[in-house]
Amino acid sequence: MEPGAWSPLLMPKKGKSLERYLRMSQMPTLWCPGCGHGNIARGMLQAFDELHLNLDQTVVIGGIGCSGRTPFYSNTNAMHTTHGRALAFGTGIKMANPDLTVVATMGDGDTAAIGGNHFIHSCRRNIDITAIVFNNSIYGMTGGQFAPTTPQDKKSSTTVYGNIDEPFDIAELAMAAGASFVARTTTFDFQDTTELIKKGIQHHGFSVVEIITQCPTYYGKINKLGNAVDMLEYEKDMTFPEEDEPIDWKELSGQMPLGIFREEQRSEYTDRYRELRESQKSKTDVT
Ligand SMILES: Cc1ncc(C[n+]2csc(CCOP(=O)(O)OP(=O)(O)O)c2C)c(N)n1
Ligand code: SF4
Repeated sequence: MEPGAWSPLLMPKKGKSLERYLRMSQMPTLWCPGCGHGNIARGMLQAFDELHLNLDQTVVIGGIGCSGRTPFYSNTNAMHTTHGRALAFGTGIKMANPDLTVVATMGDGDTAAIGGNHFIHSCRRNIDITAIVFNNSIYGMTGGQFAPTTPQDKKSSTTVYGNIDEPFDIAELAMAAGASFVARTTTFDFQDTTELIKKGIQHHGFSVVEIITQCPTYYGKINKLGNAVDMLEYEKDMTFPEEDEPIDWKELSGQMPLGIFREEQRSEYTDRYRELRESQKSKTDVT
């Protein structure tokens, strides 16, 4: 099969085509058959549709990595930036025009390795950007090296005997750094991707939507997790759905909880900046 010939992006859901949201000149995608990034992109575009976003007022920004290709396929304003820098570019765009809806599509390596500083400081500032973290536990584009999210003992092309590092939990990291909206789901729980991305976009502040996804080409193959469908089952087994009871993070034994972990209203960065500017302007106005 041609790369990307199978693409969930092009599959109509409940009879509705999302072609209007796709940059058709870039089809088919370069993603491998069965790659979960297509599922996430589909969920994101579905969210744009359900929110009736004005595509001229929407910006999708990616870093470098397979996940970073998402802006290529989105029929919005789009930007392909350097590895780990989607949030740095996003911050500039949002500061210049706070009326835009800014969505950053970032790999787990992109987010928590080279872009780690941009990530934590965006959380701290609470700038109104939605960061969608495509967490496939590995560096996909460059050949399956381990990432800061690779679980202990799992293999990658640079940890062939098993990873000895402690992995980051992206959602926990985001909460510790002060993000005001934090949620996690998986490509197995596909319907939730759209719902959480919608909530992230509607939230006025920095939103992190982490989505556990499958890289059958590297992570799945080297860890003998089977094909893309088997990997969806694996995602189901390694996570547990949102519960009514508050999560006791210390009691967890390997499984990752899913759901909305934080949704709080805090003052937003571009609002604070506008207020500061206006207060200073009124002081310097010559009457
Ligand atoms: C400054 C810089 N360092 C390293 C690279 C090489 N590089 C490109 S993509 C990538 C990792 C991609 O992994 P991830 O962010 O998890 O995204 P995925 O491909 O898995 O979606 C790396 C290390 C680069 N392009 N630029
Ligand atoms: S290498 Fe992995 S992450 Fe990249 S397109 Fe292929 S399956 Fe997806």
